[in-house]
Amino acid sequence: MSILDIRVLGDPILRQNTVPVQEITDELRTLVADMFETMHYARGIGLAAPQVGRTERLAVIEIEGEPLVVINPEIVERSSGKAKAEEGCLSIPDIYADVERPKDVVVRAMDLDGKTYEVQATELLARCLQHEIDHLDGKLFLDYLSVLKRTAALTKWKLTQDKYPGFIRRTALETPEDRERHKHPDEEL
Ligand code: K1U
Ligand code: ZN
Repeated sequence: MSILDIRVLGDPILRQNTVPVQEITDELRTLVADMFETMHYARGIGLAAPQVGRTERLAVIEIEGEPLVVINPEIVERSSGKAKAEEGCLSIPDIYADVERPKDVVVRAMDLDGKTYEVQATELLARCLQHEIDHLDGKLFLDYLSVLKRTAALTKWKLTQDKYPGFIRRTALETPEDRERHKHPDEEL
């Protein structure tokens, strides 16, 4: 398994639509395993394929130790009731904002066995599913903010974006311990 680099705000792939998965292959299973490993490492509760530079319509989620793979997910029902809560994004590190979304959703998706299932989601799972499906449609949580709040978030982002040359977050090299472990022998001199 591998920890993948995460694309950050500014990378055009985060604004593209994804392509439905036609076939479950070994390569896709490896991608899903790598996405789970990357999400755990980055301490996220979800991760969508475009965030790791891929165009497949798929995402992984894990909340309270319950892993969920959503392939070709679609929201088939949304509650009229809304809820507001703080969101973050692994592709926009250190920026957080309150986002209002439908409180509950029903999502239809396919699992890694190619079986279609439906999940009736509430609370954090409902929020996370909507956030990940937005990624698959090229949308980011910043898009829901007022002009004032979005401008403030983007101003803060501009101060930190230099940490991510080429819009790439080198997930496996974020802590001093990680960097030490990956050091080239020549760098010891
Ligand atoms: O897709 C992503 O960028 C992952 C994102 C998912 C998400 C977080 C919060 C609300 C909805 C969707 C994260 O995991 S950001 C990590 C984080 O800040 C967080 C972790 C646990 C609970 C809440 C936020
Ligand atoms: Zn995100």
